[in-house]
Amino acid sequence: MSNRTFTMIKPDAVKNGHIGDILAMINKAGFTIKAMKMTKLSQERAGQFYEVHKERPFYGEICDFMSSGHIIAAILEKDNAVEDFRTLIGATNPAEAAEGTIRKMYATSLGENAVHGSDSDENAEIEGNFFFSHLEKF
Ligand code: 3AN
Repeated sequence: MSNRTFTMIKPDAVKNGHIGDILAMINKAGFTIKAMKMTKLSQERAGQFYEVHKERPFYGEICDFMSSGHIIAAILEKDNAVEDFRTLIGATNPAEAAEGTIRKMYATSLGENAVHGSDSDENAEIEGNFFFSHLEKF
């Protein structure tokens, strides 16, 4: 078990002014930030990041959305990071997200759901490396 996960604060939450509140929830839940940047994905880079979803009907929508504004990308550390972070963010669909989760509080829809969280240790590593060089990870 690795103790790192990767997250993005998505364009909806950045536009709505929730960066500070979401980072506070992440810190309060016991995660420490090992890398972080604000950036903007091109349509092409968003397509690469979500390549695993290429065959799914929402692929075009998610690439448009994820390249529509600035995002915060970050690598987080904690024991059992991947699973605990998925618990903290809540279900993909905010209508099904538990009370007190980040998506329950800040997501607006299934597509525009405020935050990303890696779904496995392997993907956390791949996704972190997509955004950060060796020198940017601590
Ligand atoms: P999660 O982000 O909770 O791991 P995934 O991996 O099933 O969810 O989906 C990746 C992302 O694709 C979601 N965060 C969401 O933004 C988007 N997405 C998933 N399902 C849909 C859908 N039915 N319609 C639009 N966007 C979707």
